[in-house]
Amino acid sequence: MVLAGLTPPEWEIAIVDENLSTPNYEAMPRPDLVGITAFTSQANRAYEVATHFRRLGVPVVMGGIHATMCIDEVMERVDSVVTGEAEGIWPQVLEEAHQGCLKRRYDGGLAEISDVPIARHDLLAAGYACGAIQTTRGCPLNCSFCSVTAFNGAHYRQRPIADVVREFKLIREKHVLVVDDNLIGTRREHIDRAKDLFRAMAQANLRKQWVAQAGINFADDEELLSLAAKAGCSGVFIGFETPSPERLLELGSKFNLLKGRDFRDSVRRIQRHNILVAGSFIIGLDIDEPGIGKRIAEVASQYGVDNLNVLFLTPLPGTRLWDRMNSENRIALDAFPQDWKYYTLTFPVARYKHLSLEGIIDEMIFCDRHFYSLPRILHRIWSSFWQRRKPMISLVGNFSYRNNLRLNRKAYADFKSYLKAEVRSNGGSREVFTLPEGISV
Ligand code: B12
Ligand code: SF4
Repeated sequence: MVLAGLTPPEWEIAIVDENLSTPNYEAMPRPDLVGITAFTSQANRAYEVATHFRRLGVPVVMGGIHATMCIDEVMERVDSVVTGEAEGIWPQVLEEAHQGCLKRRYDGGLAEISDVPIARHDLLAAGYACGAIQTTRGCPLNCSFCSVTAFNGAHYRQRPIADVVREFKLIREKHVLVVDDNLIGTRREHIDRAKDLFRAMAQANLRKQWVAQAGINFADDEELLSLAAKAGCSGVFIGFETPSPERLLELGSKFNLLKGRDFRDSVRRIQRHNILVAGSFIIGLDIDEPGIGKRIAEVASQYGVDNLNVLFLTPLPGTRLWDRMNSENRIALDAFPQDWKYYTLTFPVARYKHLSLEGIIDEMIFCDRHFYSLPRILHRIWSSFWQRRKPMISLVGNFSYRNNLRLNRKAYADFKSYLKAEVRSNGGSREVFTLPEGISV
């Protein structure tokens, strides 16, 4: 939608989103140019689509996070790669494609934030549960496992408020995901701008309910919380990462935001404004030992979060974690590109310091089962009702997570079969889940 917003009017644009449905490409009119975006976990499908169009002689350009982090792999499979943010370079790519002299590689670097166009929401098909909008880019915290600082930079850039409000009005869906990695930022001036944005949104009477990602410092400013609620904020995702924040040094500077805080009190302060809190944790850090699943479930319940989302520590390409694990020979699933399909953060793809493959999956299953047990769900819904918050949303959210648990178990079984088949086809040589000797972390 953003690229479409940057595209001159002489181009006719169609957006295909395979998250919604897969079209019959054979039946589509032949395009003049195909642009593809993909997360790392979607790279294999992106290559299939690219192959289809290249066979028809249509030039294929790929950009986005995976293309930026794995340039060589992507270059082998498409005609042209655009790395970085596209605002500064896309018009040139289009012009050169039009003239038939597309280069193999372009780099957009980091965009001027005022150059971010109004995204073309009108080009999306109907049928989405929620719309999406971006109001800031970049993150100064540079956590070792996250690609955001590597991709969007450490400089926190905020879009002009008038543009954000104008774009919000163009979103059809009543519910909106604000895709910013950290909606409020970390510094005083970031928070002041967030307040101005919320004031403008409330004044525009958007009649939208939105959820966003933010740091736990969201809880530290009553005025900010009150303005966010007035602007339509109904929920916030917060990365707590570990039940032992005092030992969080391995993750990076986010440690400073988390250490020495009363999390229960912070969560409660956010909830008092009728904003749901979804807490995210990671399993598989070097400090994690057997029993970590239970600890996370207990700590998350103690904090009082409405939903819990636990992910396996995953070395994503381009991150500091990737560099470290790679140098220590700890990336277990490394038959690329096919193994990328497991880089969804929902499979253990690395060699973890104190946890075997079976062990870490069992920790995850235990954690989910514990947090989403019926008595705990009922307790959360009751508290939500008692505190006059959103018991119905809490009910739907908790039960849909609980339903996913069955699907997850099936996915883990398939994953283990994949690994066994792989090990067999490699003559039993793929050492998947034993930490190499002599690693000190
Ligand atoms: C919103 C979001 C989601 C939403 C996506 C909703 C949707 N369908 O769009 C949800 C919550 C579903 C989601 C899920 C996941 N996400 Co996510 N998500 C994001 C987030 C926060 C913002 C993405 C975004 O919309 N950015 C706004 C747009 C404008 O930016 P952009 O996509 O980068 O596009 C710009 C450039 O990249 C470039 N560009 C992009 N594509 C193309 C294509 C062409 C042809 C060209 C020329 C240029 C170009 O131009 C654009 C303008 O500058 C990013 C973090 C981030 N800051 O990117 C993580 C991020 C993309 N997610 C990430 C991950 C890992 C996931 C999951 C796999 C993990 C998980 N379990 O949550 C899942 C799985 C998704 C799947 N289906 O496989 C990682 C991806 C890392 C990687 N190497 O792939 C990121 C980077 C976060 C991180 N911690 O590192 N995610
Ligand atoms: S705070 Fe969030 S967005 Fe920023 S680097 Fe850490 S995980 Fe990534």
